[in-house]
Order: sequence, then C-alpha cells, then structure tokens
Amino acid sequence: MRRVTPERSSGPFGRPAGCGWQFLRAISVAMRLAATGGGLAVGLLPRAAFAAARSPFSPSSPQAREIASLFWILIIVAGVIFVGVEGVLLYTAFAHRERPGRAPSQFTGNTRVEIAWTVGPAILLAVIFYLTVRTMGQVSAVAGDPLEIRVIAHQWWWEVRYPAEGVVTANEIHVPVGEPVLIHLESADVIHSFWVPQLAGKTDANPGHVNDLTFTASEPGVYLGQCAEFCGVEHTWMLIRVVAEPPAQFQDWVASQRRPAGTPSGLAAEGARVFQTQTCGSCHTIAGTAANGVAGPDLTHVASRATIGGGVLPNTPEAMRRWLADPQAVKPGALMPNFKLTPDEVQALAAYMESLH
Ligand code: HEC
Ligand SMILES: [Cu+2]
Repeated sequence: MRRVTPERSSGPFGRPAGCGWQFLRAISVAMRLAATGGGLAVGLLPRAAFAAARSPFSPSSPQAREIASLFWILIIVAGVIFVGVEGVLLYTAFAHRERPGRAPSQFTGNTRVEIAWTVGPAILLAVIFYLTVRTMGQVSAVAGDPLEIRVIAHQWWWEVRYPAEGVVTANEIHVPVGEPVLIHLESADVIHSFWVPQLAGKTDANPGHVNDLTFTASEPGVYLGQCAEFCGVEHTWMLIRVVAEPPAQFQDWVASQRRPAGTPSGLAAEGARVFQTQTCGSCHTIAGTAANGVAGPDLTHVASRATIGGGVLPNTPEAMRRWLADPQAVKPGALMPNFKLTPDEVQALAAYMESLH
C-alpha cells in the first residue's frame, strides 16, 4: 500500500494532535456498554429465546429442522465476518494511529484489496442464496398423501376444518405423529400469520388467497404457536395448539369429533334452552341442533378443547362462567358481545358448554 504523509497532522474529530487516547477511550466505553448489554441479553436468554416450547431452536419436524440448520449456518457465517471485519478495523485504528512524533498513516487506493472485498462477498452471498432457495424447496415439498386441514384465521381465533374427515374445531389442531400434514391457510378478515416455531416457518393468512404449509411432527406433544402478524387489539390472544398424537389416538379423536352433540340433561338442558332463546346460534354452530352460525368457534365439542377464547382462559367450568358472564372483561374487543346474562343463566349455559365433549 502507498503511504501518504499528510501536510498537517490532526487527531480524530478534527481535534489538535495528541488526542489519540480519547479515541481509544471512546472505543473502551463502547466495548464496556456492549458487554453490559450482552450480559443482560444472556441473562434473559434461558427464559426468552430458549424456552423449549414455541422455540425455533428446538425443532420437532424435518421442516423446522431445515430452517434451524440454515439459521445456524447464517449465524456462524455472519459471526465470522463480524469478528474479521471488526478485528481488522480495530487493528487498523490502533496500529496506524497518531503517536508523538509520528503522523497517522494515510492510504489511498488498492486495486487488489478492492477486488477481493467485492468478489469475496459476492461468492458468499451466492452460496447463501443457494442454501436459502434449497431450504425453501425442502420445507415446501409435500410428502406422500398428506392429511389436509383448512385453517381460517379470524379476529382473534383460528377456525380449523378437516374436509375429508368432516371435523370442525377451533384453535386446537390435532395431527398424527409421523404423517405429513398439509395446511391450507386463509383469513376471514385481515392479514394474520400462522407460526408454530417447532413445526414450520411463519406463513401469512391472507383474505381471498390460500397459502399452503406442510410439516410432519416428529414426536408426540403439544406445540404452541401464535399469530405473528399484528391483526388488531387481541392479536396476542389468538394462540395455536398443535396436538401431535400417535395415529391410533388421532383416529379416536376424529371419531369423537364427528359425533353430533349429545342430548343435554339437568342443568345442561336448562343451558341449552338459554342458548336457543339468546342469539348464540347466529354466530356459533352446534352440530345436531338448529345453531349453525359461523362468525364464532364451532361449539359442538367445545368441552374437548384445552382452552377457550383463543387461549386467553383454560377450559375449566369456572373460566367458562367468567367468559359467558362477560367476554369483554376477559378479552376486551373480542367479537362476542356481553349478553348481560343473569348468574343463573350463566351457570346453566356453562353446564351446557361443559357437557359438549
Ligand atoms: C356476534 C357473534 C356471537 C354471538 C351472538 C355469540 N358469540 Fe360466542 N363467540 C363469538 C366469537 C367471535 C368468539 C371467539 C372470541 C375470541 O376468541 O376472540 C366466541 C367465543 C365463544 C366461546 C369460547 C369458544 C372457544 O372455543 O374459544 C363460547 C363458549 C361462546 N362463544 C359461547 C357463546 C354463547 C353461549 C352465546 C350466547 C349467549 C354466544 N357465544 C354468542 C361470537 C359470538
Ligand atoms: Cu392474528
């Protein structure tokens, strides 16, 4: 490299010579701040980033594993580049600094270096592009004869339909372990995004357009997911539960979901009467009854689900009463009105809901 001696020597920021140490001190302060920030981040990691459920770092399907390994390749490549570039930068700032009796070194132009730092990154980006496109192909390839499920996002819950099986449910998606699943994703209102990090990448749910995503759950378990695209006030409370179970157990679940609701008795029968006299049936379906609304979750087997209200409450009798007494108090903005029911009506309705297995 050609070294140029400047006519007038000046420190950083146009200050007079002799200020080189201020520059080093600034670097040292910046490094200390970074270390504090990094320490904080590491302290939070076990709870936030690496919590096993909902973490893309503990993949449980071949598709999620492909995404995770691409992620680690990118992080390692980016880490090596970061350390290399910052290392050269710090070395240069230190080695060529101004010292008493010596002006800071000056350089201009170097064709070989310029070619290297253009061609190097171009090759690297081409490799990363290839790996990314390959991963996209791997995660979207549909294997064999998949189980097809329609998932329709709503403000603020997920409608789940199994067309071939004749099953309709909400927020909870049952799938057989080890068998490919193909989800046809739509939206009834605004753009939502379906994300179950341990099973598949984020996929948008758009009104008027179907997006497909596929995965094969490797191990039985409950995989949590959520809406990943801000979609209104209750965006945080439209959780997804994917229940992956052995195929025989899945078939049992399908059979139980296909049965129409049983005939209620006692307090539940009283609740069924309240259900009919209110307008519940204009928004909710209960198979085998006159209720056939589609604006809210299908309630035919509501008692079989683990949560209600898109995961805002566990499905217990007490929580069910709270929901029916005032959905707006539990989930403000939810698209189910407060019916101002009497405590007796709430008791009876809750008994009816909890009888719908
Ligand atoms: C205007 C439409 C509408 C009417 C009328 C309505 N609901 Fe709802 N209901 C909804 C919507 C929408 C949800 C989903 C709320 C959410 O999770 O954000 C819901 C959720 C529920 C849930 C929880 C189900 C689940 O799986 O999360 C129950 C139980 C329920 N409604 C019962 C009733 C009863 C009983 C009545 C009559 C007293 C009623 N609803 C009337 C729209 C309605
Ligand atoms: Cu959403």
